[in-house]
Amino acid sequence: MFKKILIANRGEIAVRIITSAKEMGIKTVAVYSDFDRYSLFAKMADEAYHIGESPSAKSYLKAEKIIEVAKQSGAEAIHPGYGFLSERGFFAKMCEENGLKFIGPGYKAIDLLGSKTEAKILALKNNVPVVPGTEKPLHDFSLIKNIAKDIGYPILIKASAGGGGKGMRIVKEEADIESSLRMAQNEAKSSFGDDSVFIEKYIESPRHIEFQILADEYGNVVHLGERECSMQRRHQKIIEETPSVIMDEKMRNDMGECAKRIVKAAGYSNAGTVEFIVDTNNKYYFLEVNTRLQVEHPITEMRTGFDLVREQLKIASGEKLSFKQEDVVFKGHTIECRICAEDSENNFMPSTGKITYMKNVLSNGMREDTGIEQGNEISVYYDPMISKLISNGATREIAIEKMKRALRDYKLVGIKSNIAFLLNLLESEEYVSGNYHTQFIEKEFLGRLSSQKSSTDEETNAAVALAAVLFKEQKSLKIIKKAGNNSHSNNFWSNKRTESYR
Ligand code: MV4
Repeated sequence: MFKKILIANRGEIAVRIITSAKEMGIKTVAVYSDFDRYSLFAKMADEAYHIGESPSAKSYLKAEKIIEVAKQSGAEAIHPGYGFLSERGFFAKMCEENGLKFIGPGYKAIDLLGSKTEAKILALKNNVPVVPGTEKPLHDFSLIKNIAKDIGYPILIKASAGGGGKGMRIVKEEADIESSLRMAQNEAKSSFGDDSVFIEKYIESPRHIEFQILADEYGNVVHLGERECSMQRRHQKIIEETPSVIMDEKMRNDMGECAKRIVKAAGYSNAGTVEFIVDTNNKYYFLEVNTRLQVEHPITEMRTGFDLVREQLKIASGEKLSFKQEDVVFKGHTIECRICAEDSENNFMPSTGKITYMKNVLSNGMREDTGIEQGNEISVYYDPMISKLISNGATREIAIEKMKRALRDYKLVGIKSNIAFLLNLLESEEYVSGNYHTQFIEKEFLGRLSSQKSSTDEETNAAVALAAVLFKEQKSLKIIKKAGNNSHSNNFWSNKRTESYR
């Protein structure tokens, strides 16, 4: 096993990785930007190095700088987390060339699966269902028009180099295809520097279901079940859950085996996620493979008992998977809510500023993954996610009840958040019944919300309640002071550092 690793990321995922590494006796090296000098993850790591200015392009995306720090610190491996450099084949390759282990798949698998068309061809070859359409990148207009006619409208134009919805265009009828094609190609060119596109039958209101897989470097692959991620807005997932309400054992086995076949064929190792869309007849189609640990990985951890970061570290250090598919046991129901700094009542505008008060009363099996502490600032530089709340119950109903309790108890002052929005979603008839899809929020829920009364009163009530909480806490603080219990140093995290923080 590695003795020391570098975490090329920030925030909650850096905290998450450092935590597992510490449990395994592995030393951790953080890298941080100007903005993150006092962030929790930088304080938690055994060593922390400043790598540049706050904009990601000047810090967390500076591959050379990060490699240099890794070598200087004596780290043997780099964990990229999610976002930033995590799915950049060139970075995995640079690590390898510099004698550093990239904690993720090899760069060849990253590049192969990074191309949506290559991935689709691989799926087809391995008997994994894909959406009817083309597999090869297309340029020629008349050819595209003919194929579209064969598939039948509506069709969807997608960028070959795309992902996450960029460069996608729905075409409802033949009259629109020429202009839509041009727009899709332009967007693909400017976003990815590659204007090739492919077309598919447009699946209306699909669910998004993904499978967690783990693959070691000897060709052993297991899946850890699905995550239902259909509760999303503008390709940002908001609530995830496992199991999916539509899944039975046969469907889980079938989809899980498809996921395993595709990653095996790609020569994949480490943790990965195979994404599918599922139509209203519960027919599933492979979409793409995400070659990283995902934001929503905790729900899989809570339902299976595996620590995915631990497994990633074991795989990257050359260990064989220590369990087989039949050893994976699913237990209970798990839900994750992403708490974000945004104004849900004002078109989800990002809300920046200092968090003057932050508190969650967890307990009863709830988990919170966060990289934020009271007093921290939410900036424009990075993702607005403040925290991930994860509930776990014997049944879906209990998991929902626990989540609602935790959201109501969550205290956040200084910035706006989507907590009330999350509660509204959890109470919607569609969420409660499980009968929702990827277009639910945009097509059905938002219109319904805006016709309801504003929650100004609720906010006032919350502010009054909070004032009372603060008053009570101040009183108890005074009692502690009187008792003289003030001897613990603030610096309870850790010890050897390359730079002091105060
Ligand atoms: C689709 C689709 C419907 N039909 N493909 C969106 C992101 C990209 N990864 C693929 N996406 C979609 N592909 C066909 N043929 C609908 C989506 C889609 C979607 C997929 C998963 C999660 C959220 C989504 C939101 C909008 C559209």
